[in-house]
Amino acid sequence: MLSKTVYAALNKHMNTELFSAYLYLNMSAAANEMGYKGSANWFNVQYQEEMVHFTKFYNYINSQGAQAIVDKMAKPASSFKSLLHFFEETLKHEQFITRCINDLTEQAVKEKDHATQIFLQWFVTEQIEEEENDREIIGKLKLIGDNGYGQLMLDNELGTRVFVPPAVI
Ligand code: OFO
Repeated sequence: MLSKTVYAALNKHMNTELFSAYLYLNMSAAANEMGYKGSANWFNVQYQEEMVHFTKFYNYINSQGAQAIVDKMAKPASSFKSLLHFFEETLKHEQFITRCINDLTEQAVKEKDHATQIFLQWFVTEQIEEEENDREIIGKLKLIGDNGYGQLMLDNELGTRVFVPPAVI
């Protein structure tokens, strides 16, 4: 059973995960339009991962006898200046998500909601990986600078990312 406050916080965050999916879908199309085909693939994989995150919240809320409700959302950004800009915005967004997950966990601890704490642990770990991946790409892009060949090589590398569907959501 979820308290009213934990339910509201989980449902709000479920919608934020959906926003993340929409943001990365926009980024994928924008990267494609700018000729960064590999990055377009990377953001498409990211979109699919966010849909998994969204579904995890959706299923968890419903499994607790509450009702997951999809809400209207803000319009995600759709225009980016450079590859570096794409990934700086991605890191900024993921740092925001990390703060949201931390706040949610604190709320669950405060209310002695152990089931929700356990559910959120997966996301606490996932956010470390999300931020680390973005920082690594930003580091490479800063080394590459304006070198077109370097950017092309990195874009090719980003094109190799593959979505691995989880066995259970
Ligand atoms: Fe769901 O981790 Fe990114 O946003």
